[in-house]
Amino acid sequence: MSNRTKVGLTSSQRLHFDIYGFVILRQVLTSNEIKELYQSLQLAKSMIEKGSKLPPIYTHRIGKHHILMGNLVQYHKSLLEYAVHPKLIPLVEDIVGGEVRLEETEAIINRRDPESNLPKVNSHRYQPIAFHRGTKHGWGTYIEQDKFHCVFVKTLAYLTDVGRDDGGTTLIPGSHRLTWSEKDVVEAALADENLLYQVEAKAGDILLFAESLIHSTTAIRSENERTILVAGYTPTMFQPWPGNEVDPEFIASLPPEIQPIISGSSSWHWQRNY
Ligand SMILES: O=C(O)CCC(=O)C(=O)O
Repeated sequence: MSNRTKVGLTSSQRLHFDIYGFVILRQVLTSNEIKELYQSLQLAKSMIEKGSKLPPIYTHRIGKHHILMGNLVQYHKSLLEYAVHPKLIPLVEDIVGGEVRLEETEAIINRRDPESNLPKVNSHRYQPIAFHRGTKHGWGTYIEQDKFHCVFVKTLAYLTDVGRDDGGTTLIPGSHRLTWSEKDVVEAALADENLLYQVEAKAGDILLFAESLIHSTTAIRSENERTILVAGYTPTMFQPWPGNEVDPEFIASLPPEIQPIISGSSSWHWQRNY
């Protein structure tokens, strides 16, 4: 068993995860952590908007209202600390079923799309922008000792409060264990909105989810801006998401106990929990 796996989810949280493919962990981050993460992401955004390049950070924009920034751990200490958070890594290891490595870090800062057709937006309770999943039940998941496991798990930190109109992540609960095609699941779920769940959260809450769960960013209807930070994890022999490779010299400068999480140095010597 990995020596980092000292704490796990409670049995109720684990049951929720196994049934629905996610669990919301309330008030995990302290107000200082939230402040530092929020400020560093806002700073990166404003520098990028003023024309700075902040390598190795990459960005994707949707109009002026949505920016995604990725590969963040080298940018600010708080972002690195989030990626190796001692309260979260053991929970992720519980779901992965062993030692993990960081696969990606991404942040999204978004607002209501000023071009959106409001009557159309308001005609549906849920407004998923693009449902997707990063792995699939059957090859990206397994059952061990009766518990569901997934080889790709994310922690998504809400750094601003998200109420019902503020774009909390939309999920299709239970889809983490479906071998249906993604398209069929999405069509069926959109035809009956009772099958969807949209997260409402306070800053500092964490959405822990399996990437086999179909999920989507949600259009914002309010005037509030949303800031989130995502870290993805896999077993140690997997690769980072393209663009999320971390500079070996930076890794060598880190405290020895966190280096393996960022580098995946255990590789095929993966320490399983079983
Ligand atoms: O923006 C969100 O709420 C969801 C982000 C997402 O889809 C992802 O990290 O894969």
